[in-house]
Amino acid sequence: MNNQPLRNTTLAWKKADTDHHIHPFTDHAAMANGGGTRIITKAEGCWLEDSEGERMLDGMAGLWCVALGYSQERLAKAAYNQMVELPYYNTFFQTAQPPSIELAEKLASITPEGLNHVFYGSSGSESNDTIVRLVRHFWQVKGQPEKTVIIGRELGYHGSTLAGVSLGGQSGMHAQGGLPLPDFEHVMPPYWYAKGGDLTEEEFGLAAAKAVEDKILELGPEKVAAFIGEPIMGAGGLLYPPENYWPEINRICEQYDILLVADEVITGFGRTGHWFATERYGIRPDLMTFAKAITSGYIPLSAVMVGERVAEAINNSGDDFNHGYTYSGHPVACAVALENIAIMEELDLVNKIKTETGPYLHKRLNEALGDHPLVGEIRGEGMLAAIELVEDKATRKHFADIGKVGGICRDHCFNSGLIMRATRDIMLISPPMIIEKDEIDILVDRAKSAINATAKDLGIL
Ligand code: PXG
Repeated sequence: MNNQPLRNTTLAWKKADTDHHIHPFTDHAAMANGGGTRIITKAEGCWLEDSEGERMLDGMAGLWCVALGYSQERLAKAAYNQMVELPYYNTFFQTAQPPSIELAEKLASITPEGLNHVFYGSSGSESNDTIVRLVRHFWQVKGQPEKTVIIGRELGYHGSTLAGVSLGGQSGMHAQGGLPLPDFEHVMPPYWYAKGGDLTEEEFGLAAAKAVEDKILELGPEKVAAFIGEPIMGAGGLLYPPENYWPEINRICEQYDILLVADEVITGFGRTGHWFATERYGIRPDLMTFAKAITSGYIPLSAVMVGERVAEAINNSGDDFNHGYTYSGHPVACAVALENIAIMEELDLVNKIKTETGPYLHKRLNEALGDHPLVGEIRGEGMLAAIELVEDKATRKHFADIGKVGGICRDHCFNSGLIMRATRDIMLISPPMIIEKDEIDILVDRAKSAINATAKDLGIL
């Protein structure tokens, strides 16, 4: 007997999936009526294969995570070797194992200066829960326990746990289950394209930063513990801040003594053509979260990088920090992360994205779609791109039935063998970071035909 599942047919899997499996962020009735799940069975490089043998180019790297693509045997071997050597031991109660220690040292060396301490988790959501616990504990240790409020942004995404949803500004998530929790506040995002009105990007950058300052003053700086933001807002639609936004946020957080948290779960580990987007924007965070590409998604791992000020207070508080997960610093996940980073360094991948494949992706997208009547804006850098579909290019007017056109376009992509994700009417591109130019050509060609087909459906072309 081989160890294949017994009922390995598409129909049987679909039925079992419909009968037993609750999926994240899925309308199950719509899925069942639409023929059920698409079942991915194999993958290689940047390509996925489904249970019917259809191949698709993965323009989203899974969920923004499969940085090195799907066929890195070295990651599998690193996991295997560690499982044989020491499959599990924890990092509680004065113990550790070599992979968690070596990875901590490595992360301290590649993250921006001043972030030299690591607290591990297994997902971005978990690490953002850790952020909330750490930030509040820090202010207690400092003798200011009333500093509890954390300010995030509308459209921000920081995960799906109670704390993650509360930190984030996704109204659809807030609406289910009475969230956010108390002491989480949200301000407008630096999304010039939709919210900038007649302001220049620069004027709007200052206005969006001022919204943070105004909120701090409204609440009282003595109540505000931290501000959290994704350097570039990912799941909210790849929203790029004007260049003057983050420098202003640095100033504001320093002026009012508020911790600055950068959530690099999507942007970390080279996706922007920089190891971390905080470097790109000159952000000076006290804390940084990452996950996803740290292991190329092969195994769950996340981390919070902790700056000196916070680490010193926590480590010298005279008490335990009463927080941790069974799998904090899991040796197998840490071994995979070490190998993942080693491969990135050997390939000089971050630099390649910055100087070669990133510029090529954006040049090709702009050539193919820059003048398209449905395309309001193409934005991005490195291995991240967004195509904003609009009703009127000149006035930046969105479609009234928000999300419908994005959904149509996503389905055309799917049918033409390209995975692109739609947030509202924004098409998102975040392919495996190892993608080569010939595959970028295929990606752009397929994106263009899907957008053309969408325009035809709307009677525009
Ligand atoms: N922070 C950010 C910035 C994220 O993008 C999380 C935290 C939470 O990570 P975990 O590992 O708990 O999922 C994320 C996750 C999408 C999509 O469709 C985005 C995420 C997750 C799932 C789907 O854009 N981001």
